[in-house]
Amino acid sequence: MLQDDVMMSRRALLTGAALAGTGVAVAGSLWHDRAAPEPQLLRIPDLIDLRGMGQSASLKVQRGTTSFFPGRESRTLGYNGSYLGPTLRVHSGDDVEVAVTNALGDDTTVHWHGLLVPAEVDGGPHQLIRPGTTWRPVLPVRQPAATLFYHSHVHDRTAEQVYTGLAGVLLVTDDEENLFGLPSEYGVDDLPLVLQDRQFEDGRLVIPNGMMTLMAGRRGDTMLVNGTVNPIARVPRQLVRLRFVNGSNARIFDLSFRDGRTFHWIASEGGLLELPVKLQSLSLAPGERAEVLVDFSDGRSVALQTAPDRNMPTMMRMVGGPRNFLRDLVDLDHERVLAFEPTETAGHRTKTTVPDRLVTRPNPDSSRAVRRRRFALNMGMGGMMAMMAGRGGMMEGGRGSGMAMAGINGRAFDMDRIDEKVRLGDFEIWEASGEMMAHPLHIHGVHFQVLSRGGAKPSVRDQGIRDTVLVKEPVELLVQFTQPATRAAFMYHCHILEHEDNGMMGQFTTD
Ligand SMILES: [Cu+2]
Repeated sequence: MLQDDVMMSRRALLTGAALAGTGVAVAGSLWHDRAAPEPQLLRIPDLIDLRGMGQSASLKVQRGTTSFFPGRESRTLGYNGSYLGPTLRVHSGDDVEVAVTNALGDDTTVHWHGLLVPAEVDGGPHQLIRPGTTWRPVLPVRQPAATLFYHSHVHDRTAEQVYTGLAGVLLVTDDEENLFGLPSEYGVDDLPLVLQDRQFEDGRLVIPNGMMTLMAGRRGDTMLVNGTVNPIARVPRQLVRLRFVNGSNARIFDLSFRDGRTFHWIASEGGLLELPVKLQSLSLAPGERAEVLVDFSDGRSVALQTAPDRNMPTMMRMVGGPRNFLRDLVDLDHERVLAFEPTETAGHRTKTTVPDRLVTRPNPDSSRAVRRRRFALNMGMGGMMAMMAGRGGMMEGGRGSGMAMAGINGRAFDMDRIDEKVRLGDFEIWEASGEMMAHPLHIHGVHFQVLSRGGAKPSVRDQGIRDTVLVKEPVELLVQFTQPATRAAFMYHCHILEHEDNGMMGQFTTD
């Protein structure tokens, strides 16, 4: 059953509906051509709980080779390994030190995405880690339990470094979350799931390039979860907590279960919601995270799937783009993300149930905002015609050419320019809108709440404490600035990493 299912998924992925019904033999041969593996057990990153390690951990940023497909080695990057990194668990109230040694031979940085820490230890492009050196930030953890992640944020090359493997999960835990009896046995009933799409040729990871690709952001034909192709997770027959991290460069996932079962969304980027929200599908943009509870007590195998992502620049939707690009983005049916196989024996816990209520949060009070700023996330700056003609912009060698294709409020990112100055402790309303396509806006060093979207009440998915939000129609965000940025600046940027690298980023400091 599961096997057939996997084959159907591969077949749909490879050929669309055309070959449907032509039988397993065909699917099998295509599968062979692609060197696609048998379903593989989901990799669970090692867990490093910093409390058990004297409040310190070491990350070595290194090169390696990874066999995503059997017998096919890809050159990749990772933290303490060849692809991705260990899960770091920190406790609210603690001060932790992470020693990051750069063994890449290239510059890198490590940004703690979603962690509220002073700008000089945030790991943005200014906290460069030169080859052969070690960066030792001390991170004061003072925020509610949440699923965060860490990743490269090196100027101009974030997209390539993250694509090639530089990302990992960062969990904040606190006493409050333990009150709710949520599944919390790491790797058993509490699973970190880094979702990524990547492009493979003959089973080897390749980095797509070219103007159209970079405008839409790099996409891939293969889903990875924690770096595993075609993954199966064995889970106990009970309620299981899934912590989704969208670690793709550009892909928006629209997640659902193939059998249509409902699940409960319990935490946004900033931590637990007030009430669990019953959903049948959940969309997740790059940089966003979500925690959900899923009931596997019926023991039935089921696949998590994602709908096609139609988010691409308006121009490309109009002219169509290269055929294979369109096929990859638009014509595919639902694509398998991860298969779940409930087992009798894996459970160590007694029955858990979905809590009625979770945390209490103050309602967003927009009357506290002392000013409003507007941010237009721009594409096609420097002249669309110049870009189309292949001069500057996102063409190779275009970086730093002064012909940036992306920006905010008409300006491309400049390392030497502070775009905004805010007062520490203030609330402000940041109103953001996205041009040509939806852009996931991430603001460093803050939590915010969505006040409105497109002039109307925010959607169900907009609720909760956030640090990343998908923007197209104008959204109003109530932002509080609690972290100092006097010795360094905080970034705000599109989390389609190719847009970020090509100028859709700004920086702010605090007084
Ligand atoms: Cu963008």
